[in-house]
Amino acid sequence: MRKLVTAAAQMGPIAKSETRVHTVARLLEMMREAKGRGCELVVFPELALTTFFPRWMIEDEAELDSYYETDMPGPATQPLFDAAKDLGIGFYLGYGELVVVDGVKRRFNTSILVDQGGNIVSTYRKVHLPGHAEPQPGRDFQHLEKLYFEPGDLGFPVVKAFGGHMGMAICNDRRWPETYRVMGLQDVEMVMLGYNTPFGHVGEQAMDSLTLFHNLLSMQAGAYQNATWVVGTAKCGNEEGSAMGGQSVIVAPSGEIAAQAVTVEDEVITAACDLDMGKTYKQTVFDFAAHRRPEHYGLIVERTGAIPPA
Ligand code: CDV
Repeated sequence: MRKLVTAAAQMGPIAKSETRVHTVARLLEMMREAKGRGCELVVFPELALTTFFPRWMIEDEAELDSYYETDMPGPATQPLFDAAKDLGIGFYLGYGELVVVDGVKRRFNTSILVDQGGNIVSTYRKVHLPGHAEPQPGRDFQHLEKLYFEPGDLGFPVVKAFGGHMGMAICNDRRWPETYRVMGLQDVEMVMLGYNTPFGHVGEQAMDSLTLFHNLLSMQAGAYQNATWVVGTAKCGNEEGSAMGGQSVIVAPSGEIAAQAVTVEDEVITAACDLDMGKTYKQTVFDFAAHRRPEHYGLIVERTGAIPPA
């Protein structure tokens, strides 16, 4: 048994006016709570340092820039790294990343994994960006991730850390089987992901009522089919008038839910995750080496959109 006591630190809304210092104080409080409950790792949400700004069309570049981090750690986030070291607890953190390459600004929706010594051991940039690159008429809230971020350019890295094989994803990535399978093929044992899932993003009321069902369905399927733990952490509640789903979960490699949040506020949930638990599946029904048939999977990498048969 390789036990990794893990927390998902769900966040309630972050107001537009909330300062980074205040938000980081909320994260620190949950990090201390997780440590008090025996955790070695805490998973924070996507874009955990600011309000979910892609809901607005922001034309002023300085205002837009204010939602991104240019340094990690920076002055406001250094306390998280210090606390990780002092307490001996690692963390996953999602944030907007702004880098300048050859004089050009590049923006990513990013997550990092920080170990118990306060060192960044892995960086991931969101691959599956949802929404639009231009404002859509008639919507109460936009979803402009395709305008404000480039697709990630780092693939889906899996690293050795916390005594296991650790991978990361961000929000919409959790709906795509490719996300988990690319990490499954690196023998991932825990996938950490944060999310901001506004109700109403599909625009169809019937589908909207299934938002929370699809949240669990995606993560439970990804966990089971790849025999991995999945830790999914929401930022949720009513944020600037936009209601977002909570339901943060820790899913076992069996696909069963080991812990689930019951509020749409700051809430820490924990589970003692045995990183060996996926082995039974990986040696039987999901023994990839024995059962996969990649010679029949070519379309998955050759084709993007579906083309009906002639
Ligand atoms: N932040 C996200 O990626 N949100 C998407 C919504 C827009 C579909 C999600 O998958 O939850």
